[in-house]
Amino acid sequence: MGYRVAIVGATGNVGREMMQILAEREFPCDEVAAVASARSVGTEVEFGDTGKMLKCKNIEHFDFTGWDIALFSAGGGPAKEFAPKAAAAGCVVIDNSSHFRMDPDVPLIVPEVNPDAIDGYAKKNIIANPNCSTAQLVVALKPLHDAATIKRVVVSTYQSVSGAGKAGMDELFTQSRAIFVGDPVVPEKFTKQIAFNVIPHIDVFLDDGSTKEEWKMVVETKKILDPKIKLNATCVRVPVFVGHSEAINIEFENEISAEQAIDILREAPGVMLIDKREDGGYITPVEAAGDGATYVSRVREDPTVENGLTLWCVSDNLRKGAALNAVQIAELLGRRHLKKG
Ligand code: 11C
Repeated sequence: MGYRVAIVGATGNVGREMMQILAEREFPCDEVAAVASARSVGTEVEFGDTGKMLKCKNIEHFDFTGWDIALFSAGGGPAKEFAPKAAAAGCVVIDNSSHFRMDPDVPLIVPEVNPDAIDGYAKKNIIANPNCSTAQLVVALKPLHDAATIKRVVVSTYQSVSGAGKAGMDELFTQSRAIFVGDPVVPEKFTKQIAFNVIPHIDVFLDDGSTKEEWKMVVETKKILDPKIKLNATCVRVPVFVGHSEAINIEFENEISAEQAIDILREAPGVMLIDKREDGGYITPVEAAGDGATYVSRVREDPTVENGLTLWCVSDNLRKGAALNAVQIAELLGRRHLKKG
């Protein structure tokens, strides 16, 4: 006997990826429902590459009673409105929006990093999935933190346009074509031209001059990994379709060499180390897209601080950064709390 699973936000980039990953990983589903906003009702989405087509149901009328798990990727507004209703009906919600992440009664989980936090899920029947740039960061940091205790992190991100949804991907494509054929470039989704450019701005500005994306990386890393870690982030949108990259500088409490870090990362759960220290001996986003790993390359000592390391980290933001992490949470929930069969 398997689970009854609802995908809320089934027509979006992450919702489609959730169905793909549930099918790929043969998550034990007895029934899957595609749920979306009223304007997508009747739209057909494929469950992975199985050929099985699902007709989207209207979130406003969907009854979550009898459904075991709902994977939400519909944004903060729908999460706020519908996740508590689903949870009250007895369905465990795994939400990909930022809405519940900092709620002390909602576990924020990256299974390779803080699996035990899931034991508190029943307080609200809601589990939060982190921001994509946080997920890959903490997967890379966790084994190093265990080995030498991280004091401070300075991270610069290079985030793909798929983080801004299908509209972000369409804008990169349309602007690139417009530039080739000599048409005017009109920014709509992004604040400035994204084709052949980079934009140091993701999400809204906060009073201290940082952006909300940068703030999320700080507070989510503290909640998932360790509240004592100090972190400073600069988040940048780049003209890449899928795959977020991060240049990460880490200062440790204790001594750790690049060689030790490489040995640790080679064995770390969820991490794929590609670090040949030669031309092309590192990973780039186009190579990481479609894959579940958090790739680490360019591990080296930082001689400007005591116990410092710098590294390069790349992951598919729609997979480990969103859909895959959500499905891994569902698997963890199944193993620990919602056993079937
Ligand atoms: C981006 N990281 O690349 C964002 C998308 O809090 O889940 C995900 C935002 C979030 O634009």
